[in-house]
This record gives sequence, structure tokens and C-alpha cells, in this order.
Amino acid sequence: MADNGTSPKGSRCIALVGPFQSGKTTLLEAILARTGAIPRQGSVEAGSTVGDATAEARHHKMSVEVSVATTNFLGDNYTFIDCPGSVEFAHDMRAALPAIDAAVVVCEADEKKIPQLQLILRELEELKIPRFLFLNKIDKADKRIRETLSVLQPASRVPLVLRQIPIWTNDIVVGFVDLALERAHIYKEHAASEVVPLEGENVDREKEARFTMLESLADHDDELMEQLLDDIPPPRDKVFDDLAKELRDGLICPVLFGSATRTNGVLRLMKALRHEAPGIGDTVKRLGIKAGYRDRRECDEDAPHCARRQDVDCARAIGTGRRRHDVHHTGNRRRARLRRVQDRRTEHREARACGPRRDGRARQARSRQDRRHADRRQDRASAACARRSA
Ligand SMILES: Nc1nc2c(ncn2[C@@H]2O[C@H](COP(=O)(O)OP(=O)(O)OP(=O)(O)O)[C@@H](O)[C@H]2O)c(=O)[nH]1
Ligand SMILES: [Mg+2]
Repeated sequence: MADNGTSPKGSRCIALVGPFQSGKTTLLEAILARTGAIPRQGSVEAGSTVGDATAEARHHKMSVEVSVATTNFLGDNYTFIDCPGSVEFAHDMRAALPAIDAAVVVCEADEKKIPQLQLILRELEELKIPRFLFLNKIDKADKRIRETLSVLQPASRVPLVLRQIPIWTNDIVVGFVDLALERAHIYKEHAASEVVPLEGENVDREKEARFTMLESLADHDDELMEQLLDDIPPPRDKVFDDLAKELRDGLICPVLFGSATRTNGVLRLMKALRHEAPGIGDTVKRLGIKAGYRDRRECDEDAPHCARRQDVDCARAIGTGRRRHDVHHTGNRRRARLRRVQDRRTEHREARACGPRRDGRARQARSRQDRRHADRRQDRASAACARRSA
């Protein structure tokens, strides 16, 4: 286990949550495409995404249940739970939340969606779930990022800490500067962004934004505060450790941005999850899972996936107050119910269509059985007769 509590090889369970139509399913698709889990990125419009695979979801072009997908990024496994944003399906999101290691709250710079964003953030805050904010649809941004952040801030009880600033060209976001690494990137569509020299007006903007980020971190770190007051540049590792720790302790909500349809900002999000999202060890502590479950996990060291599932089941059980075996995936349950209804309908249809043939077959079977019984009766009678004459 690394110093920041994350396991470099551990598998993590991340929920994609956020207001209705903010781009969660598209972001999941972008993540799967960027990490090589699927060869090409599908779209919600074309009905070709991995998530939202049911006919109902495809028809309405919206999520109607959770979708789960697993991928691997730089040797670590990630399970993503794409939760529906519509309030009618909020219970599906609620069922998944207790089990997750962290959440990515996908949102837009849209004031109308702030009340729903606030409700979701409140739920995560109550459950003490570490959370990132992913400001999506940056390709349509028409406001400066600081303005957007001040609009979104009231929705969160903890500070929204900007981790990147956009690089603008002709009022379009063409890249970003990472404030922790102090590196500038230019977006490439459906490809990794290109690192470029940090220069021009971006140098001053970066300095100012980085200082604001460090100030937020220093609110909970006296040593960092002293370094800032003395104008001593803090070591990069310290900044990363603070970012991870304060995220884990629910003291900050880091903000990243990008465009899910263009796969921009997705690798940066994955790297933030890799370095900063808590691992299973922290989640077990957060949930207060009993030693028995932990022991079982330790026994299963050779089968990390099974161990992971046990923990997730266990966490779900704790979160929902039900026994572990009673807890099923809501989506699975709904699908199973749908399958049963469909099976019953098919049976009914077949019975109506093939009624006479089935009756005919049954008659044939009955007469075959009758003949066998008659033969056996005859055999028994002749054997008895032979015994008597002997
Ligand atoms: N311009 C732009 N459009 C986007 C982006 N991401 C998603 N969209 C569009 O936003 C719409 C909703 O996308 P979804 O991925 O279905 O959103 P969602 O949050 O999963 O929706 P629900 O699950 O129904 O809440 C679709 O039309 C997407 O094409 C983006 O980065 N930029
Ligand atoms: Mg969706």
C-alpha cells in the first residue's frame, strides 16, 4: 500500500453520478475507449454505447438503470458504475453508492442543473464518499472557468478546488494547464493530449491559479501554509500527498474538466483517479466493515476479483441494511424480472400457436406409455404362470 493509502495495483470502484444528461454514459464510453477496453468510442445518439444497452435506454437516449463496466489503466483495474441522472431512477444510484471507493460527479456549466447537483453532492457528503467534479462539455464553454466555479460552488459544502485551467484560443478551450504538475497540454481529438511549453499569458494565469489551489490545501496543512507564507515552493510530492489526503478526508472536491464526446480530459481524469482516489483499504475503513469480512478478503489474496466482489456485496449490505445474500444488483434484478416476463409471454405465445401439435404429442406419449405398461403387465402375468406350472 502506498503512503497515500492507495494500492498501486488495487482495483477501484468508481461511480459516475451527476445531473440528468450531463454526459455520464458518454464519459464512461470515452474512458473505455481511451483505456483500450473497447476499440472505438460509441455515442448515445447512435445507440452504440457500452452503457445504456437496454432497448428502453436506447429508445429514450437516457440511462434508465445503472451500467457497470471494467477496464484496466496502467496496470490497475477499475470498475465504473454509470448511474442514471434522472430523479426517477435516483434509487438506483443510491443502491450503488455505499460500495464505491470514490465518485466522479459529472456536471455542466448550467445553472438550471445546480439544484440536482446539490442534492447529489449532499448524498455523497453524508456518506463521506470522496468525490471529483468533472466539468463536462467544455467544448461548449462560453464562460471563464472561475465564473463557472463560483456558480457551482454553492452546491458543495467543501471547496471546489480547480486542478486545471483551460487554454483558450478564439474563445474555444483547446487544452489545459495541470496545476499540480505545472504542465500545459493541447487537446487532440480521440487521442492523448500533447504536452506543450507553458508560455505567454498562461504562465501568470497558472501561477495565480496554482496559488489558489495551494491555499485551499494549506487550510488543512500548517506546514504547507508556512511554506506559502515564506514563499518556499512546496515539493511536488507534498502537493500530491495533500491532494490525495484531503480528497480522502472529504475536505476538498477537486475539479477537472473535459469533453466526453471528444475524449478530451479523460486521461487526466484517469490519472487523478489512479494517484488520488482511495483504494479498498480506505473504503473498508470508511464503511466500518467488520474484521470477519476483512479476514475473508485476506484469505482470498490469490483471487483479488472475488475479494473485491465480497467487499462490494458486504458494503452494499451494510449501506442498505440488508443481509449480504439479499442484496442484488438493482439493474440485474430488473433485467431478471423483465426476462421472466418475456419468457412467460413467449411460452404463452408458443402454447397458443402450437396447441394442437403439443396435444398430439402428448397423446402419442400417453399411448406409448400405455403400451409399455401393458407389455410389462403381460410379462409379469406370463412369469407368474410359468412359476405356478413349475
Ligand atoms: N457537446 C458535448 N455534448 C456532450 C458531451 N458529453 C455528452 N454530450 C451529449 O449530452 C447528451 C447526454 O449524454 P449522456 O452521456 O447520455 O448523458 P448522461 O449523463 O449519461 O444522461 P442520463 O444518464 O440520462 O442522466 C448526449 O446528447 C451527448 O452526446 C460533451 O462533452 N460535449
Ligand atoms: Mg447515462
